[in-house]
Amino acid sequence: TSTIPSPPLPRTTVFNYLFPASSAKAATDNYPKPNLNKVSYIDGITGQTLTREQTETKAKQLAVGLKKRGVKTGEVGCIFGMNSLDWVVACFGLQALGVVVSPANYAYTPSELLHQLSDSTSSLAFVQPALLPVLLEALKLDKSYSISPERIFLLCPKGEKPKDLQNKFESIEELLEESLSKDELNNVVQKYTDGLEKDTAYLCYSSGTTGRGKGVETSHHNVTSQIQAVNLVYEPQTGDDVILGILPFSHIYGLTVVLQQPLTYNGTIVVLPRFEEAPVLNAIQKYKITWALVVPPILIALLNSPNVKETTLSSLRGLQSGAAPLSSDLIQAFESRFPHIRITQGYGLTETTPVSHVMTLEEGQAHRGCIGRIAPTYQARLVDYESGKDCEKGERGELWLRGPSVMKGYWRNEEATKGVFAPGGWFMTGDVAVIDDQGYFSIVDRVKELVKYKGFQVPPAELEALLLTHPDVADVGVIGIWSKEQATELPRAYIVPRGGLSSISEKSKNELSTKIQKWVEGKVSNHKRLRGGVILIEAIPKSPSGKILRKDLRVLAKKE
Ligand code: AYL
Repeated sequence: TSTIPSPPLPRTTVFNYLFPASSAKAATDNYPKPNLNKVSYIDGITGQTLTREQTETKAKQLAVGLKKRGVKTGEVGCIFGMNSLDWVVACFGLQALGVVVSPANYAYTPSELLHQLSDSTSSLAFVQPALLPVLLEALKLDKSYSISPERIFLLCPKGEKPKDLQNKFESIEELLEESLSKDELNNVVQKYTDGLEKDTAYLCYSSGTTGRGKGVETSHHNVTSQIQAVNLVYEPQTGDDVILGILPFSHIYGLTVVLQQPLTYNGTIVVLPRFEEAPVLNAIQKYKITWALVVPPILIALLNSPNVKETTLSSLRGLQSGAAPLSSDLIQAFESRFPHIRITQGYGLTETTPVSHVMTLEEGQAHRGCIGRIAPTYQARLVDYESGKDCEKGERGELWLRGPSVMKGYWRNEEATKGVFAPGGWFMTGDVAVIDDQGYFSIVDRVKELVKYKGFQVPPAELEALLLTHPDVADVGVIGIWSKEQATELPRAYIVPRGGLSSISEKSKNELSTKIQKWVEGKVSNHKRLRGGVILIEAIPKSPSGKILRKDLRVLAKKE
């Protein structure tokens, strides 16, 4: 159990927590009074801003506009686009009305998007104009599921609607009802009633320990408890901090920690669509960004870039890395090149909303490579994977977590939910960890299928199912291989060619590998490409029950 006592946990919705009615007191003691005039969001490219008050007002205006178009509390709305101020308004507008937010990765292909749209039962969507073709293509793929054009809204100002779409789709700006009184705006907000905090706020998609992406049912209470808890440990917590908003808002890390949490300490978030060196470096200098939430490959990019001088990052005081392993070597290299910047690490999962382990900048110095200690409100166990017994000190075990920020379950998927919860309500993470004498955890292995490319999930089962449809593939197993240079895993497929390995010459083997690698590129989103290569083998190692023995594949990979 965390050594830090649990903070007060509010019973309210995320919207009412982040935007407490001006007449109401701030939600809790450890929540500074909201500063309505503070700029909360800056578009890092155009320089446009939203104050806290403007964000709240626009969200309510949007909620009224949605309501007028027949959208009701309890429906599910998808947001499909790169980070932008419109994304922010769409997210809070949906939440104000009590619509469940299901954010989709902007890199999705049509079939990947369709899976999330139809599985989540999304009945409306906000989409970045450039991605509209992907959405429309997705809707063509399944006749039994659809969203009518009147419920597809473009994430752009009215004046920026592409000409050919002028009359076909409304922009988010057209939905904003601007001539309403304060009362009319306040009345649209879903009122808190007893127990509402247990309702689902988000459906982010995660493959969990096995299979394809599943909707993670994150409740309002999961989110508010997470923010309350992590605010006790996380830095920064001051209104002077300017945050780099580069991580995708469609991922729980971006959604909770980057988009929402800084509102509770009156921080400013510089919103950027994706990691591209020039705009990121420009934004850091122009807006004097003090704090960045990153994934390890961003550290590598900053460290290796010839365009990053010591002075380029002079405003930055700290970096918090999470979502993927970060080695102490990399931390050390970064901190010796940029001695004024401190790095700390956090750990978590979509299923735990997300951060269950975290540390301060000072602790980060003394415990490089660790993921930190248990965050307030969470409880953890390390359990021997085979015997199911609690581990002795120093032994490796599967990390199990419990607490008010652990998800309700997987959306409409009782079987998958049962598969990840042990008796007593313990969520089994599928990660293997050790704990040291002072309570610091390190992640040392993974017992679930998951591969992570630059912090993004790559579900092996999804790639395997796809590869089995290729005419030259008889059998397949996908694993991640570690790239030190890029500080990430790379997805790799081991493939048994149809007709057997011995029937193919060395030259044709290379050709076939390249052919399959290219074929996959055209069918999956960028982060799922087989960057770790395609290796042809004689047979996929399997257990007697037919399960792929990924451990054995990993041993094979180490030998190469
Ligand atoms: P999901 N070190 C090693 N592996 C990690 C770490 C870490 N610090 N953080 C997450 N993972 C892996 O749902 C681990 O395998 O992430 C875990 O089961 O996309 C999986 O990623 C979860 O994948 C933070 C820290 C946000 C983490 C996060 C959220 C990650 C959500 C902020 O400070």
